[in-house]
Amino acid sequence: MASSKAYGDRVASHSNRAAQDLLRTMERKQSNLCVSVDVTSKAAFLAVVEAVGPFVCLIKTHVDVIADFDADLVEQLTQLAAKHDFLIFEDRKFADIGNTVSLQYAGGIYKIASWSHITNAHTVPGPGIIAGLAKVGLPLGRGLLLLAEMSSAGNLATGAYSDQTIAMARAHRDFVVGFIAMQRPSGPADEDFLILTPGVQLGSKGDALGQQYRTPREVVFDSGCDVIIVGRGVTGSGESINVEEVQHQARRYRDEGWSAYRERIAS
Ligand code: 5IU
Repeated sequence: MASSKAYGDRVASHSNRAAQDLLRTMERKQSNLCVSVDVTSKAAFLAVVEAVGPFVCLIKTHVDVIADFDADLVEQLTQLAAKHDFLIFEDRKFADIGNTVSLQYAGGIYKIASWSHITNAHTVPGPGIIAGLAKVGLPLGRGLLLLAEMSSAGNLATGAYSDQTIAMARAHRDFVVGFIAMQRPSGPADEDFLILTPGVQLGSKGDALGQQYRTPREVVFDSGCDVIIVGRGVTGSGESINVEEVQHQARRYRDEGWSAYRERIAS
């Protein structure tokens, strides 16, 4: 069962390069923390990434919220990824037909496939969305996460929808490396999906717009998820970045996530 194995020992269960790189990075840095950098200026974005870089395995972006996004931001982000040894996950949540998502993934202003190791997609359109993204991403060694579940109250990604999403992933194991989900789905003992989980914060149960939070331990130990995705718990809300506080929180979530993982593989 994937949840009882060490991250480093799971590399061999994956053929996808992004999945292998992420697992190796987690083991090397002893971190299962992904920080979600949801700030709206390039300067604040790069300041947060520089501050949290040493503590994360993965940086999650929403590049379309950055008002002064430009090619140099991508250049600097890529340099920070090399300097601090993390991967990049653009949380794009593709949701159109295969042909359209292949254009959105490769091109436009953001050219996501050229710099983001991992991205994600809704399964509402059916398996054509996976084929469209794979056409662009696989030759570049990229990986895809499917949204099997969401953290927000009242979301529709439940029951048969989640089950069919998992079935779609099983049919595309070369490109689909895992899920955004709230728990590890049950499956054969030798099946290894990466489970990345948002909705994580210490000391808050949610926000005013439907977000629901659990602790790193609930996510990693109780629910068997692999990566905790933390946004405002680390960055705070708002644009003014207190670098020392951001670093303090990144270290705290990194430590909480890692000790929950150690407890899990020891049990
Ligand atoms: N995010 C969720 N829930 C989900 C999915 C994505 O919160 O189900 I899929 C994103 C939204 C935001 C980040 O970018 O993860 C969580 O940020 P906070 O930790 O600030 O709530």
